Amino acid sequence: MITLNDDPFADDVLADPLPLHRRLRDAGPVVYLDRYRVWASGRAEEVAHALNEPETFCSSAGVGLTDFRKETPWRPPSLLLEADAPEHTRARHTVTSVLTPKVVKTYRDTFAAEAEKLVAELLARGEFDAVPDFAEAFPLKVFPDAVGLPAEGREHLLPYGSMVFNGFGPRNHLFTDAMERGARAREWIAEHCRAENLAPDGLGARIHEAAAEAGFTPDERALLVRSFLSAGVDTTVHALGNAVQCFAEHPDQWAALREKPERSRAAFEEVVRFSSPVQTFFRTTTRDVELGGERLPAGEKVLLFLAAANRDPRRWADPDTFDIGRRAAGHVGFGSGVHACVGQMFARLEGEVLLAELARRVTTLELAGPPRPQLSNTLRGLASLPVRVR
Ligand code: OVP
Repeated sequence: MITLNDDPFADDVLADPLPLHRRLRDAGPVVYLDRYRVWASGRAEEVAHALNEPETFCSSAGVGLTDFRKETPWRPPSLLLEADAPEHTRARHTVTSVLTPKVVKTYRDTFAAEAEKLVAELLARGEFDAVPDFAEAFPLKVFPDAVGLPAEGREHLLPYGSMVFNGFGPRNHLFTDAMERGARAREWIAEHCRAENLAPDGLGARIHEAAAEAGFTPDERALLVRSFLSAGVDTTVHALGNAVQCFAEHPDQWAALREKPERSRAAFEEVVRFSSPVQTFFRTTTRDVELGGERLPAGEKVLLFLAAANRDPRRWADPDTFDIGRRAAGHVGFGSGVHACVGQMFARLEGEVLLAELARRVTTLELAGPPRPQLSNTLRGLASLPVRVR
């Protein structure tokens, strides 16, 4: 058994995770992280294997460091993310019955119109911070509109997301700071998961209808909506911010996208591979099991480095090259298997539409200052990204 003493949740590692990812992959298919007493893998094969065997690598003990069977989680578990079959299957079917390709498609024109408006505004300004002004602005408009949230109170969405994603980590300063700052967001979120506070024509209302039909109680229906508000904003915000960083730092790829804006969906996919917003998730073993040649006992946490798997040279040619022409499909940035991101078609639509609009309107995209990372126990992204566009 290979043991590493690294702290994947330390500030310096979160600010620049690639060196740890390489060490993890090179140390072996599966290693033991002493500090947290968990197993870990950064290899594409083992990460995909664990994700695709949910009976053995389960989610109902939580997908963060906290083991729900030993400790009380900070909020009631998600019926989707933190559940196993058969309960998970039922919840998942209810959500997929709402998020059909046909429904997702109905948002394309609205998203495109918002993208046009936002890009025109930013072009007129010339210089701006691509995190608040672009990466946060777009999802914070189109996603709550789609769900059916009122205009007021949307400022609670990011602090809530910060609680959720820092809450998957250890009780370090990121965890405790996020919980403190998000205290008020929690109440607002709980209120706005309820049917009476959601627009009748939005996705939230449709979830309530579908879930009622499937026999979920009103509280359970609200929990399903909570998954949208937990997972639907920060993730896309980080993806869009990382996208701008990728293109600002790789002008040849920006030129390639400008030449073919219709490649924006493939480009977004490469961003999610190269700079995965969700870096890690845990699973918990339900039995003694072999993974990557190691015997893992039952009841152990396994930290899966999705982002490291997405740059595993055993799986990808030139993994550290950002190349929008590559076939990035098959990355695990959206997970894999029964728990794979249920909103991925929504995320892709946001990315595709906004990047295409940017590529059609902007010739020069360059850094106007140093990017500053936003530290999170789970997400990779930026707090600030000063850019100049022409
Ligand atoms: C990335 C995710 C993330 C955070 C929360 C939830 C799901 C949820 O279901 O609450 S998937």
